[in-house]
Amino acid sequence: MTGIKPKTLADFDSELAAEHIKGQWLIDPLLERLAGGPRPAGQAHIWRWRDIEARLDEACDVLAEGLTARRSLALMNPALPGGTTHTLTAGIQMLNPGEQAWAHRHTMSAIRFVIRGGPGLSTVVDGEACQMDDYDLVLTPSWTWHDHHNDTTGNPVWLDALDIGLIMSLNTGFYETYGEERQALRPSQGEYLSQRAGLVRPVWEQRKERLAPFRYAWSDVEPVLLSMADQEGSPYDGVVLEYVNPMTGGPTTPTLSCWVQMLRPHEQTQSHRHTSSSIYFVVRGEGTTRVGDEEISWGQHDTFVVPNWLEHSFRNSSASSEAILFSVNDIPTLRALGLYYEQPETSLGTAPWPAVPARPGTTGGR
Ligand code: 1HN
Repeated sequence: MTGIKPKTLADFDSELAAEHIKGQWLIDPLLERLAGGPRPAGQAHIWRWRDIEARLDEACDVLAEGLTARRSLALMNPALPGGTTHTLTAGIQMLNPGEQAWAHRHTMSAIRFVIRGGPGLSTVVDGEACQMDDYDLVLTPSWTWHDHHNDTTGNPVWLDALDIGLIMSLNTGFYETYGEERQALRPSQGEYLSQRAGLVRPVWEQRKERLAPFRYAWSDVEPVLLSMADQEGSPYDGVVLEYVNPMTGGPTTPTLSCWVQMLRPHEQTQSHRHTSSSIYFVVRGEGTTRVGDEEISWGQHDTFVVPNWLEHSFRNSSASSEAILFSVNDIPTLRALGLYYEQPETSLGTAPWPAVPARPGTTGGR
């Protein structure tokens, strides 16, 4: 054979490329990159309450009623093209006196954590009116109709968090407007989901596992949290509770988990990292969170973000008061896919149940 050059690998690669095919050997740099583990998406950042509140007041002046669906200021991670984390977007929303945010629905699941509410502030979710008192949690799960109503003379405000990055990366976004400002209400409280997701349920009805109740009142949650002040808690998060779906005992929604955590006076947690990302809102107290090489100092009503796979730990700076943080994370999504990992150890759901007290006169226990 003279004159005919044997085909080189480079020739072969370009022929394949012309047919929209790529040899795995060319994808190798990807695997090298993965060998170091996930890269944190975005960076740690804090949005201070006094700055946000001032901007919300301005937004109420410059953005007239009816101009937009929602007066929500989204918190953009400085190191991401969009979103607060790669999966989650938080915002702070305010309504003017008498204003409503008209009814719509989307495949993003959203949670609302009330910062300043009270009687007269409500979100209607699939026909169910949910009052929004201070620090209540209201869910608007995927594809539920929701509209917000401010029948007060003040400017209520709450934290929104949605799984926007997740839904967009899966290309599963749908959106629809209701066509009226206010959706129709269920004819009686006897039809409310909240009546079916508690201690009792109607025996004659199908059981719907996917849906959770839409409102978790702070007046129900806070006493449980405070009652656990003497418990060991998690070495990484202190006394931390998940808002559960009482129909399944599982996470808050299929994609989002909401947590509330108490750091006791001067409590310092151990450092760890995990594949989930979280957005924190300070209910009360003061402290610091170390994230990677940064230290974030937080106070009441600040919002901060801890990206995926960055080492972090918490400290309550007060010697006398507890600090309480609300947070939302994407753990259910990762767990459903078998992709939730922690370092240095798995800490979720590992401690034993509290033991039954020993019978008097015995050493107890089995
Ligand atoms: C949304 O529907 C709300 O319903 C708030 O209050 C913030 C941010 C992005 C996309 C949809 C709401 C939102 C949002």
